[in-house]
Amino acid sequence: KTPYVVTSKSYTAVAINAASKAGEWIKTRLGTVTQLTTKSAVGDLVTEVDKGAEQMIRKLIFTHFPDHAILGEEGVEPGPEASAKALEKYADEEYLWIVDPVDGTTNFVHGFPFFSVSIALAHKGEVIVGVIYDPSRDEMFVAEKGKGAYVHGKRMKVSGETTLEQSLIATGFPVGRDSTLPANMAGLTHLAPKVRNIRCGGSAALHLAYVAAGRLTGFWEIGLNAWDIAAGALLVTESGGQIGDTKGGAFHLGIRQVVATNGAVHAELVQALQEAEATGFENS
Ligand code: 2AM
Ligand code: CA
Ligand code: CA
Ligand code: CA
Repeated sequence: KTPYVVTSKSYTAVAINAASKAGEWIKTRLGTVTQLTTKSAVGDLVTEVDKGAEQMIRKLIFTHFPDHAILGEEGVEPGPEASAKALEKYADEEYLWIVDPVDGTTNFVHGFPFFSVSIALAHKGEVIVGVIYDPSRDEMFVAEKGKGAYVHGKRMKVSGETTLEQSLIATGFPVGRDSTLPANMAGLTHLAPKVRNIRCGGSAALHLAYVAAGRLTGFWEIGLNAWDIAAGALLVTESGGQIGDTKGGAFHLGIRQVVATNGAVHAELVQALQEAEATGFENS
């Protein structure tokens, strides 16, 4: 159907180009946001920058791959089932791009320099390219299925800690997601005394990139969507790490309770989260 020959290399080039162009533009919009709108809840912000960046990325992808489908956060109706519904809608697409134009919108709005652009390409449901760009630090994290993951052109490798006690673990707060607050608090209460320390940066995608780069031992968060995790998941596995759900289940694009680690502490982190859940707070 496609009238030209494309290789995974050119998919990656387009993903990098889109993330870099959108990221540079987002950076120029820092401190300029005048209109704040909330989506599903008070903590769930969206700006004209989220929408503008998504439009830029869509245009670039469609220019090169007009018969591919694109699932972007700002292109779907917000709500708890947003990502599941979209994945169902696009289930028959051979090539699906999954885009989060600004991951960490709250940080962007406040000028806290920890946000990212996340772009993934899935082929028949499997992520084959993942790119996460941090414009504040000008860091481009790139993964290709079976070919490794890179930052600044250097191969990434997950960190070497072997116990939770030695681990730096990140999580995300469920502001605007009331239903996940008790489970998140139970996880924090249970995990905090077991780990070296906990970080909460505010961009799930960038946390996954940091696990891949060995800057974090692991990460968990409850209530995420496909656009938060698609690119990061490939970065983590191509760097030798592991990603799945909080119950120890395998990764797929529909998981919402996410655990990613260097692999060595994965079972221990999953077990600790299960223990936290057993205190009465079901992850939902
Ligand atoms: P966003 O900035 O793209 O919305 C922070 O904990 C992480 O959760 C970020 O990746 C953020 O992505 C995401 N997030 C923020 N509000 C959310 C909501 N209401 N539902 C689901 N995810 C959310
Ligand atoms: Ca959002
Ligand atoms: Ca996001
Ligand atoms: Ca977003």
